[in-house]
Amino acid sequence: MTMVTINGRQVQVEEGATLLDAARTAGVHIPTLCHHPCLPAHATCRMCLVEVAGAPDPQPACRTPAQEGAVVDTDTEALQAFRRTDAAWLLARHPDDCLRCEIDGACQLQTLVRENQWRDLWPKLPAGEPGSPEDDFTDHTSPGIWRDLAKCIECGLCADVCGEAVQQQFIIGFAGRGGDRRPVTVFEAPLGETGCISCGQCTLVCPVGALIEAPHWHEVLHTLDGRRRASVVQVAPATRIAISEEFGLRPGTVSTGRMINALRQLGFDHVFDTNFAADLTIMEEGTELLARLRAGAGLPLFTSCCPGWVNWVEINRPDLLPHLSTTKSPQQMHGAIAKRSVFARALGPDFAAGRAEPYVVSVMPCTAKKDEALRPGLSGDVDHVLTTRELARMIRSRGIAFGALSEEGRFDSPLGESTGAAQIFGASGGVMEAMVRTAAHLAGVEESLPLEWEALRGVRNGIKTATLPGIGMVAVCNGIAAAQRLLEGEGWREDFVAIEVMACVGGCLGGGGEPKSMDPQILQKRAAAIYAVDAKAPRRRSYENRDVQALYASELGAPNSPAAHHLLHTHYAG
Ligand code: HC1
Ligand code: SF4
Repeated sequence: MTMVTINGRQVQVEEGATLLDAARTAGVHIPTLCHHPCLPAHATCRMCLVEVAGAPDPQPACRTPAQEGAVVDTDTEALQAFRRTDAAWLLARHPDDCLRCEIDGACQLQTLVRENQWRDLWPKLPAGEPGSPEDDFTDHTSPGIWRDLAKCIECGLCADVCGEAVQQQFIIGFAGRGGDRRPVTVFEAPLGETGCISCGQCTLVCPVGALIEAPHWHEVLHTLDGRRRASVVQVAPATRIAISEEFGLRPGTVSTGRMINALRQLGFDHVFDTNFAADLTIMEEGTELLARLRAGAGLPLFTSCCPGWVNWVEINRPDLLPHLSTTKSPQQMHGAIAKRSVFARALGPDFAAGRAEPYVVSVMPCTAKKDEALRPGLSGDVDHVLTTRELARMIRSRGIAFGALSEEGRFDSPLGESTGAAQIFGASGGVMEAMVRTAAHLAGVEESLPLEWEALRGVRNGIKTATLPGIGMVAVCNGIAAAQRLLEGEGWREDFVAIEVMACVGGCLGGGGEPKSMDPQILQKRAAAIYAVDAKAPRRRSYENRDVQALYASELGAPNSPAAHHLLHTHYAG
C-alpha cells in the first residue's frame, strides 16, 4: 500500500494507483473531462492538475502515480484560477447552444461550469456560428450516430473506444497536433459512408455532445401529444434495468414497473415487452438450428439479433452471411406482429384491412437498432427507435418523478408475457443460453441438461464456450473484437454448431444507448439484476410462453412454417 496526503488528509491506496484514485479514496473531488476509468489516461483536458510538493509544475492527477509520502493539494487559488482559464478556453470554441443540445443536462462541461458558477465565461456567438444545425461541423449521415465536431474537446476517448482499447473498428482517429488536433474518420468521410457499425460505444464515452445517438424522442413526443394514432411501445430487456441509473437509483435496480408507468404517463396506449418477441425469436432460431444440424449445412449458425454484428458481417465479411440466422431480431418481430398480426386486427376494421396501422416505438439500449429499423425488408415494422437515454430525457422533459412511481406496473397482453429466457437476452451469453434451453427441448435431450449455463455467462470473458451433449459445442463472443479474434482462423467452422455475437462488451446491457456510467463494475451489476429476474421467473424456457404458444396456435402454425417465415424472417445484403 502507498500512503499519500491529499489536502491535508492521509490516505492509503493500492500500489499503482494514481493521484486521482487517491483523491477519490479520500473523498476529495477533482474535476475531470477527459478521464474515463476504463480507458487510457491522456491528460488532455488539464482539469485535474494538482500541486505536488517538490514538483516544479502542477501535475495531471489522472496519470500521475501516487508515490509514498506525496503531499498533494487539489484546490489552491492558483489551481482554481487555472481551471477557470482552461474552461474559458474550451468555452471560447464551444457553441452557445445548450438549449438545443441533445446532451443538455448530461454534459460534463456544462456540469463543470454550473458547479463552479462560471456563467460569465459562456460565449455569446452570433447566429450561424458553430452549433447551428447547418454548420460545417455537424455530420448526420449515420442513421444511428450524430457527430458535432464543434463541440469536441479533443479528449480522445472516442478514438480509444472505437480503436485498440475496446471495439477495434478504428473508424474514428485523431489527426494533427497541438491546436490542429482533431478527430477524424477514415479518409475524413462522413460517418455514414465509413465502415462504422453504429455500435454507439463512442457516444457512451464522449463527455460532451460531440457524439450522440441520432435523436428521435422529440418526434415521438410530438406524435404522442397529437393522440392521432394508436400507439404501441415495446421495451428491450436491458433498458428496464439500466434506466434506473438515469434517475439516481442504485445500479442493478430493476425498474420494470416504474418504466411501464412512466411510458403510460407519456401517452403510449399499449405498453408491450420486447421479451415476448425474444421468446418467439428463440422458437424460430432454435428450430432453425436443429434444421441446419439435420441438413448438415449453414453451420455454425450465427445469432442475428445484434444489429451492430449484422452490420459488421455485411461490411467486413459478406462471405459469412449464409451462417447468419434468418430469424428477425425481437425488436423487428415485435413490430411486425404489432402492425400485421392478431394485435393489429383487434384494433378495428381499418387496421385489419391495412388502411391504418399503429404507431410503433421501441426503446432499446442500442444505437444500431436505429439502423436496423431502416434495413431493407425490415423498414416499416418499427417507426421510431429510442435509446434508454432518450427515454430518460423524455421522462425528465415531462417532469415525471420516475423514482416515485409505483413498481407495480404490468405490460399489456397478448404481446406482453415473457419467460426468464427472454430476460437474459440482455446479457452477453443470454441469447445462446436461451436457445440452448429450448433447442434441448426440441431435440429431446432436455432431461439430461442443466437449465443454467454458467460457462456462457459473465461480462469479462471475450469468448465463452460450452458443450451440449446431443447437439454440439456452442460459443459466445462478448464484443465485436472477440468475434474478430474468433473468426481470424478457420477452426470455428469445425468446432461450433452455433455462435452468439453481441457487438458491445457485456451484450445489450453494455449497449451504446445505455446510460453513461463511470462505474467500472456497472456491467456486472446490470448482469446480476438480469439473471436475478430470470431466477425468479415462473417460466424460464421460451417454449413455455403461453402468448407465444397462442400465436402459433392461432396464426403461425409451427416455428419455421411458411407463415412464420413470412412474418418473422429476413434476408441480408450480400
Ligand atoms: Fe437487445 Fe434483443 S437482447 S438485441 O441486446 O435480441 O438492443 O436489451 O432488445 O431486438 O429482446 C438490444 C437488449 C434487445 C432485440 C431482445
Ligand atoms: Fe466506432 Fe462504434 Fe462509434 Fe462507429 S459507433 S465510430 S464503430 S465506436
